[in-house]
Parts: sequence; C-alpha cells; structure tokens
Amino acid sequence: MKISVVSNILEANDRIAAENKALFDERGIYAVNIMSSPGAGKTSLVEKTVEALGDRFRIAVIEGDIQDTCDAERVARLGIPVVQINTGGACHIDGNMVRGALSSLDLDGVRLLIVENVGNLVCPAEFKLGEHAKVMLLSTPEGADKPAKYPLMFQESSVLLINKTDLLPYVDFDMAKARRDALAINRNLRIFEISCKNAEGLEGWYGWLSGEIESTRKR
Ligand SMILES: Nc1nc2c(ncn2[C@@H]2O[C@H](COP(=O)(O)OP(=O)(O)OP(=O)(O)O)[C@@H](O)[C@H]2O)c(=O)[nH]1
Ligand SMILES: [Mg+2]
Repeated sequence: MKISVVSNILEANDRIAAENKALFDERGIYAVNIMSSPGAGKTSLVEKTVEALGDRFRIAVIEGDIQDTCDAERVARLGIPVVQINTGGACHIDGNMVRGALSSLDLDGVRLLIVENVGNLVCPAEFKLGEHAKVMLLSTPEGADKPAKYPLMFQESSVLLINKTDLLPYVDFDMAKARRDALAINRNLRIFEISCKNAEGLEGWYGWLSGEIESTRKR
C-alpha cells in the first residue's frame, strides 16, 4: 500500500498552479503572492502599492482569509477589482482556490495580480499558486529570530519587506541579525526596510515590482 498523501496533495496543487501561471503568462499578468504572520501589514502594503502604482498598471487583488471580508472591503475602496477567498479554516491559500477566484475577477487589461495569503508564517510557503514571485513581510514587533525559526518562507521568497520600521525605537528588533539570518537562508533575497505607516522605504519595493511587471509581456 502506498502512503504518500502529502506529496500527492502538493503534486496536484503544483499542476493547478502551473495552469494558473500559464493563464497569467498568456495574458501578460505578473502575479505576486504576499505572505506573512497575521497582522504584519500585508493589506497595508497592498493599499500603498495600489495607491503608488495603480495609475501606471491595472491591478487586481485576491484576498485570502480564514473568514470575513474586511480586507477585500479595504481594497475595494481603492476602486480596483478584488475578490475574497474564505478558506473556512485552512491556514493557507492553494492553487485551486486561486483558480476559483479568477473566474470572479475581471482580468481585462490587468498587468499586476496581488494575492494576499492567509496570515501564517509556515503553510502558505508550501503551496504554489501560479505566482511569479513570493513576497514576504516580517514586522519589527515579531522579533529578529523569525528567519532562524521559520526558514521555509524566507527560502521560498524573492523579496523580504521588513515592515513597521517606525516602531524600531519601541521594540527590541535586531535588524542586522534579521538581515544576516535571512540572507544565510536565501542569499538571493531582496530586502527592503519599510514602514507602511509613514511610507518610508517603499520606493525600492515599487521600483523592484515595476521592473518585474514591465519585463512581463503577453505571450
Ligand atoms: N506602526 C505601524 N503599523 C502598521 C504598519 N503597517 C501596518 N500597520 C498596522 O498593523 C495592523 C495590521 O495591518 P494589516 O495591513 O491589516 O496586516 P495584515 O498582514 O494584512 O493582517 P492579516 O490579514 O490579518 O494577516 C493595522 O493596525 C495596521 O494599521 C507600519 O508600518 N507601522
Ligand atoms: Mg490582511
């Protein structure tokens, strides 16, 4: 008897994620999967990014939460297409959930699709969605030991945004250690120190993301 349930689930997910990615490539859409612990600032980053780049690129958003629609409501106020996935208990979004959400989104002319994953520092890193890049946030109140304790998300991500730098005077966050440990896990990680509250440091993120979107063309 073959017992390989977890690998089968991941393989099935990889297949669906590859189909999602093929759809994005066909339409010239650049897709990012934003991950972090609960409350690190994902929706705040989505809001800032839409405000900064929304005039230049048509943007659509998929919001993932265990329940509720408040994040989708925040994003909808910016006047862009958004759909909420409620996982009903699951601690991550998977490729099939994204596939389902795409059918409710108007993707016409969309150049950037942002997927905000469920707040969780572990499981979202294991499930591909069809994204071109995984982007993670670590917020300063969480502590600088997180790369060492939760290495997978740092390993899988292309970009690490260290958020809530405005709180550095009030929290014990060793920035040098966080950067060093994250780069030891993934030496290709692009790291930006940002504050979504006062918008400091976000230009580097906007520049990186704009470059990625511009290099994505319709097939
Ligand atoms: N001081 C400070 N607060 C921030 C910053 N970014 C976000 N916040 C606050 O942190 C809280 C959580 O922010 P969200 O953007 O909702 O975080 P999230 O990661 O989307 O949360 P979940 O979707 O619940 O996982 C809110 O009260 C934000 O106003 C920041 O740079 N500095
Ligand atoms: Mg959120």
